[in-house]
Amino acid sequence: MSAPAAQKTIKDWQTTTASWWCPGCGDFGVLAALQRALANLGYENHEVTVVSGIGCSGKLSGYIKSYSYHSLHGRALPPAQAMKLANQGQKVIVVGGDGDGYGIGAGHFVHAARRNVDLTYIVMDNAIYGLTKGQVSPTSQLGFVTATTPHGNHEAPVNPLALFLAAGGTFLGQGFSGDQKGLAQLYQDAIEHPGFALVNTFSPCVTFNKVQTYQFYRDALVTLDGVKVPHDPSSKQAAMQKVLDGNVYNGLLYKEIRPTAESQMEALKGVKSLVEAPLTGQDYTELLNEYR
Ligand SMILES: Cc1ncc(C[n+]2csc(CCOP(=O)(O)OP(=O)(O)O)c2C)c(N)n1
Ligand code: SF4
Repeated sequence: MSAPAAQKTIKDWQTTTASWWCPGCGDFGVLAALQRALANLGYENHEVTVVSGIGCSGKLSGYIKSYSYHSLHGRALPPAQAMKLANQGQKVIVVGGDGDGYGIGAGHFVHAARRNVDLTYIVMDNAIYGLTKGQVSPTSQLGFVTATTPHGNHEAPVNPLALFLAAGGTFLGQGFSGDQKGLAQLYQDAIEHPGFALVNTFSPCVTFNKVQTYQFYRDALVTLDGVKVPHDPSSKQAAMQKVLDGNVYNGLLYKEIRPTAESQMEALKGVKSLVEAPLTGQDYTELLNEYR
């Protein structure tokens, strides 16, 4: 009988790469919670791929001991979906900022939600563009003064949670990088969910956002504890009401089991993954010659 596998720890997911983030950045907490979640779930490092967009948040893919792919600004979801379809044995986790996911990448976000490929999407929401030094973002509040809105933001912020539900997303959580225990649990649940899971994560930018600080979230967050704040996450209507009622919730808002995209694709029927599919023996020489 072989010895049981050793319990994984957060150290198994750490790298020696020096972090680029400002001291105190919320992204440190997101990274630690994700590492904790993966350790608790007991995955091997080679079973996980982290795909990121561009931004301070996007740097996370370089700080975790897994396969990683640092893509383009707003374009993390397309390659992540392709990776999952090609190799369903991988747990694919996508990370990025609010600008990345809800601004330039908003089209991909909506269609990935309705398509329901089995991915976990962690959006590190700091309501500002951090990497490019403090411009207004899609989740910036009305009146917020930034480098590009010196007289205050006059554009209504997007509500990514309502957008996700309306688009057909099947797992919706919201967490805070200052709540390590709650966040790691949410990430664990999202990673285990068979479908496209979003965890919108408040991750304060201590350098360019002096309004939505750690204290701001400690004061504002309403935790869905099931006791003082009851909620039925299996009801889409209840979830939609919650995300539109003006409160800032912490916890699981919605969960639904719906067939994933990959479970319905004809090309994937009978094979576990494209990478494991036998070559059909077809001769592509003629086709290839057209491009020579
Ligand atoms: C196509 C493209 N447009 C714009 C940029 C410049 N750019 C890089 S990161 C970024 C915004 C970063 O904000 P966010 O996505 O919220 O991430 P954060 O840095 O706050 O984590 C922008 C506009 C780019 N790299 N590529
Ligand atoms: S600029 Fe803001 S988001 Fe970027 S590393 Fe610094 S604190 Fe974090």
